[in-house]
Amino acid sequence: MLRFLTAGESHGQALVAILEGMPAGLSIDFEAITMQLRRRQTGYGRGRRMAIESDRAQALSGIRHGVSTGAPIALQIPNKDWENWQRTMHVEATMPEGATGADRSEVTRPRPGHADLAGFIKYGHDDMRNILERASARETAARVAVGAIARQLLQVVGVEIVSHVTGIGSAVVTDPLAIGFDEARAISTESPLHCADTEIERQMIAEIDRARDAGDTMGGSFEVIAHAVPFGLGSHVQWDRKLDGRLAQALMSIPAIKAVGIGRGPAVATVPGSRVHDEILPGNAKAAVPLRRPTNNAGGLEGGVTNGEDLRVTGYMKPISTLMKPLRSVDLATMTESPAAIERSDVCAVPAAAVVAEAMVAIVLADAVVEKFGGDSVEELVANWQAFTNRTAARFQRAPR
Ligand code: EPS
Repeated sequence: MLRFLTAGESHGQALVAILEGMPAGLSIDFEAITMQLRRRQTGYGRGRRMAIESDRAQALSGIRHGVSTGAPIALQIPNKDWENWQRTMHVEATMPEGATGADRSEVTRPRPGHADLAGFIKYGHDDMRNILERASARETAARVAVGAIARQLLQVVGVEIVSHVTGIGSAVVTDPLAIGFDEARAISTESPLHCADTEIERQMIAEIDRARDAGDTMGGSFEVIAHAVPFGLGSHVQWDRKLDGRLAQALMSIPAIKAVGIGRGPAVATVPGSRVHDEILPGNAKAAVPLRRPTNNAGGLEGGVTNGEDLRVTGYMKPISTLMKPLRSVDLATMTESPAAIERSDVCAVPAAAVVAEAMVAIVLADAVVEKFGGDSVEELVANWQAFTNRTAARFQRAPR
């Protein structure tokens, strides 16, 4: 089993993650981790914090001479902004000598849509900073670092993961499934919103500009596409083994994600079965599975099991809950009506959420690969994967019954 935990506050010293269950013998590409972290920091609509940080993960354990040992991998991403927050966020009971940054007052005016109020009630804190620091999407940097390692395991079995932004506010790509894996992969890393359609991207930028000018925020949607996914990941036999459910949970856990769709997503509820289900036709006789599917409305999953098609998962993100023109709220210190608190924030972070979602999909798929093909070392895992592929191919090569 591949599993991970994170720790760290948005303006604390660092984010940390422990990734457990990575097989031994995986060569770790540290530059690739940095590259994924950089991608998460970009996108039109991000706030000033991203100009302060240049996220880098330091590995503390589980890797020796550049290769995983099978032991837990500990990662740390220092927060550069920490030097501006030491007086507010120090761990010690009393202010340490030489602490830097401002000593900010308590946060007592919950932002509608944020964890502030729920956390205040649940954990009994008077200062909602104790909630918002951990609820912050800054935590997703740690997930991206973990996901970057999961991707490297997936590359060993040929899987690649990309994403594209499919909507910001009312500017939406009408048929995201028409954007193939290659087209999504070809989107420039310099593109402002990582949308495959540059005309729609212009409309998306206008949506973000309008929101910013109005002191408002904007949500949207994105799709993650995993290509060359092995057949047979996940299982139909038990609710918590179905891969669609595991992916939905993983994406839904990203801050601000309110819905997840697989393949055609919610639209399958509006048309008859004949227009939803992907027909099965004879395919390339030389392929391990000599069948083809003319459509992929199922998004690569049937019965909670991967079916060899591209895996396609969409996340729907609500607008960020910190509004520069705040909504009405109540100051819980005085119980008087008062505008919600303002924290420095982003206007739109949908492209960043797409990068986080790629990481979460990578982690779920890497876990499913380890589960299906097993092995304590990458060598063992690859041998099992190849044996399964060969056995499957041999079954199709037999004379028809
Ligand atoms: C950040 C995500 C957002 C940013 C944060 C950095 O966090 P939140 O979910 O709390 O809005 O606002 O930046 C700041 C908190 C800041 O000081 O500007 C991230 O993804 O790194």
